[in-house]
Amino acid sequence: MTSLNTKRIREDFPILKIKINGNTLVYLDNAATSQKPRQVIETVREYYEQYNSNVHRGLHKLSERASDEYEKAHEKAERFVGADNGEIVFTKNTTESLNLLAYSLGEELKKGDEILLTEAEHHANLVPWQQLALQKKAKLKFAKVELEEGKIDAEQFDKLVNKKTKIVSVTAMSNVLGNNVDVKKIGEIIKDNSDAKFIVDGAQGAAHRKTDVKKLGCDFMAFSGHKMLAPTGIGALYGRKELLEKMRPFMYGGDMIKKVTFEESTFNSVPWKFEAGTPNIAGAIGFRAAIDYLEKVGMESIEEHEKELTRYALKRLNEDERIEFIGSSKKRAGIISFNIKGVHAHDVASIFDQHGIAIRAGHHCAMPLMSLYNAAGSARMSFYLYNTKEEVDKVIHAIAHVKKIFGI
Ligand code: C6P
Repeated sequence: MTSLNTKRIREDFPILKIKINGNTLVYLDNAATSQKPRQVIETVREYYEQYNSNVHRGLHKLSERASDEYEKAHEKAERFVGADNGEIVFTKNTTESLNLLAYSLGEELKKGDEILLTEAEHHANLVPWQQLALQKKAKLKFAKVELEEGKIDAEQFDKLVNKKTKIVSVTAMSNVLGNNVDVKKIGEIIKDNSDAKFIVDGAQGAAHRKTDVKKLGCDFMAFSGHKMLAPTGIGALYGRKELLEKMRPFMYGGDMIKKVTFEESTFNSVPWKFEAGTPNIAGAIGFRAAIDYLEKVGMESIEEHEKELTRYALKRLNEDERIEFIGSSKKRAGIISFNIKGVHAHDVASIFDQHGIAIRAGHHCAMPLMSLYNAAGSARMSFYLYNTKEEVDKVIHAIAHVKKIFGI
């Protein structure tokens, strides 16, 4: 197996000890959200027990400490993705980060401008742009997914991008297909052929492999803390500072202003200009502890571990002729979408649940992509640093049980 000491890692995740229907939990729904190590849980508890307070407001000890820890979280998230100071805005999640961009960048769009996405986008990176296109009479275009392997060929962007392209927003890793998208190459093609803003949906990518926004060459990247060991309700938007500085705020209110009179207001510097109101302080502090944890284990080791688990799972699943994959790439990261011929994905998930195995079943918030595969849904297992080969074996055992129940 890989260099990861999963036995040791699993000790840090209290939830992995619980029983579901008499079986130890096998958590394979990591693309939906990850589990939390006690280091994160304890950090959040410490905040509430020792220094719960609002940030940037009070001139008292608690507020000073909360503000300090909150700002350290900004710095930590910046360093984690290779961003400069002030380039990480805390949001609720990837969805909010992308909506912020659609709202704020959308202002400049004119009739006939083009927005370029891929066919593999999650609804969070499709619906906001769809709405914007409708509002501004802009044109939405989609780069194709090569269905057999479930891959997005970067070269096709050469033909899709032109001077009218104003926004290109692409997933770094589809939550259905699990393939790594060559966003760096896509970015190069876009920058050579247009002055479009280049956005990366890093919800899956940033959680599972080392990501450097400067090396990727993107203008913005959205990602979610909860998919990478942090609490729910905290996410981030990376943006190039000069772009963030020019953009209009998404929300108005406290903390995002410099000076307010009855007639007008001036706004705070970035990132606070985009963080109106009391932020998710506990979430941000927990996010910092989550990044600490991931860095200690090592993103490269995590990526390698997931790839190895995926290779093993694909080998075992391929032994069964009734298994059909949504995208058959063998080189993907730790996401496998599949169906058992003749069984509805929801039934697969329910029977898995009897075995204590948590997976997701359905359209995975990517309905247009699923329609290309003529699939109403699929079962999906997704790995993280604490998963093991033994858990994959339990999946194989549960599949045999599904087939027995359905007499196939
Ligand atoms: N995908 C899944 O089960 P939020 O919900 O805002 O944290 O992330 C949205 C999102 C955006 N892009 C991609 C590629 C995603 O996978 C997700 C979230 C989860 O696949 C929940 S629907």
